[in-house]
Amino acid sequence: FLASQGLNYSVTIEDLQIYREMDSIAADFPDLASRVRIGHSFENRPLYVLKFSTREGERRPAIWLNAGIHSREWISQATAIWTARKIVSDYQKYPAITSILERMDIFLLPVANPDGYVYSQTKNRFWRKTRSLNPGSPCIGTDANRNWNASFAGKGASDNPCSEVYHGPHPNSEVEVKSVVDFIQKHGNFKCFIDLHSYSQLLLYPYGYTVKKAPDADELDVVAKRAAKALASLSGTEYQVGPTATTIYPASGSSPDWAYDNGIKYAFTFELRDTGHYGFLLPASQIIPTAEETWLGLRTIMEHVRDH
Ligand code: ING
Ligand code: ZN
Repeated sequence: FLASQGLNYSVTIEDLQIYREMDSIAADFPDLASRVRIGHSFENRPLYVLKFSTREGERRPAIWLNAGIHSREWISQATAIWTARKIVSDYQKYPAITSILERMDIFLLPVANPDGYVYSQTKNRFWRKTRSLNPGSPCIGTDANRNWNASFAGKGASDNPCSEVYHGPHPNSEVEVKSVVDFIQKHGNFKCFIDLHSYSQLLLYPYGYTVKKAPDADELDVVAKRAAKALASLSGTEYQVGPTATTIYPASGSSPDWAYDNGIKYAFTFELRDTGHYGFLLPASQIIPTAEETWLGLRTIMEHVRDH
């Protein structure tokens, strides 16, 4: 199939160093972490999730941590893989993560758009979308954060395949999105969905597809403000908090709106550092400081989910 389209991409994982780190985390902590293949990308790269669980065979309430849906937002994938290492090293050393993992499982997808990620590393640093073909158009890719079945093709998405916010031909048309949707639905016990993007330093909650207030907006706002405060406590990085549509812009077909409308109440998006000085080209020296402060925000949300 790939050869027939003139594509010659590697179906191995050699081009994704993050996959090797996932492997090594699972190998170092076999009783806590495992690498699960939830599907594959358009170019047939595997989609790998790290599952953190202290109890096998029980479908505990679960948290979904998503990163790299937009390939150029490199701090997202980097923060995710740092977070994976953090979870395994802190478990049984610190009460916060230990108590979270006594009650819940965590699933972490650090590279939700592997084709785009490899493309951003090799061809075009600013590639955002997937790499799927659009029949009848010379333009490539769909915005994987407009492709979910939540007011699909509504406000803040485009029906032009050449647009950066092209929603795709139909909901879940992107195999990367469909793989996550199927996994979450089959599991059936997710309580929390957090998506990591960059940049702008925002902590957003539903909705993006409408300016109407979500039924749980008040609670989500309290949690998000608490998380932003915890994040800022490390080195003063300030985040704005609010519903997506009015805090950044209207956007339909996004993952947190889909999660929220499908019973996953605690649905958030982090727009990580910075506020535009470096933008997507955040210097490597800021990776660990960003990941460390973000961890405080993530932990605050996960603790709230644990207790509710
Ligand atoms: N921003 C997000 C985007 O997909 C967003 C903003 C968040 C939209 C949550 C919808 C829901 O456009 C970036 N930087 O990608
Ligand atoms: Zn993004």
